[in-house]
Amino acid sequence: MSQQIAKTIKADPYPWPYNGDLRSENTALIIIDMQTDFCGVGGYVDKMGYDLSMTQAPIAPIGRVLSMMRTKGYHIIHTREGHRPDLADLPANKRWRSRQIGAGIGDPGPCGKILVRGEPGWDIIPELYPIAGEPIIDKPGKGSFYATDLEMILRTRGIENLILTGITTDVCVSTTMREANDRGFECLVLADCCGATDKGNHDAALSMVMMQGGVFGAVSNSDTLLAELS
Ligand code: C5J
Repeated sequence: MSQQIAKTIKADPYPWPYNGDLRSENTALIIIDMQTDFCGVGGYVDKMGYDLSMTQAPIAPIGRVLSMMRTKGYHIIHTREGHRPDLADLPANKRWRSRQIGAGIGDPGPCGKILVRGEPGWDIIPELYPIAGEPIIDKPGKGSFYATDLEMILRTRGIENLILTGITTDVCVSTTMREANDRGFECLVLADCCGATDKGNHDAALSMVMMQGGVFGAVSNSDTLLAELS
């Protein structure tokens, strides 16, 4: 008679997932917005004047996690933030606010039109580019569930556990985690596989996951995950 052995990852504030049911069939790695616009020279974040080293820091650890989870047969899902070329899905206030900081969404930049689908700056960086069979979720907003088919893909595949990585910790990763948590998905954020434009915000976003007994899930890191999956 086969017996299910509980498998968890060391995490804060509890070993994750809560029920010990960690399998490649029910667990997905979500890689959020690792696009040139968020971590490359000439992209949106660079145009806004932020230090790119903060959003580039997770590239190498995500690469290691991606490689291991691909090998072990876990689901891998990528997201990209961006708008239609005619900007029909770009709210006027989002465009206005981006122009206030000198990086108008939809305006021309060194990497093409900023955050516009099909432009060079909008695409995922080569180091982490999806391979055949890995869904890419194109989203117009910060959350990966809003105006996308992500939830349908997760439910259809029987995915219950989400390992969240990408940029930025306090915006698109955090929004996606909150949307996922409200839908009943069990979330783990890998701290070193995320980055923000502000270190204080990165730390605060992670701290908010862990409060109240893990109000949104749990936090771990790439070394711990790799050691426990290998
Ligand atoms: C932002 C994102 N920060 N991917 N997008 O506008 O976090």
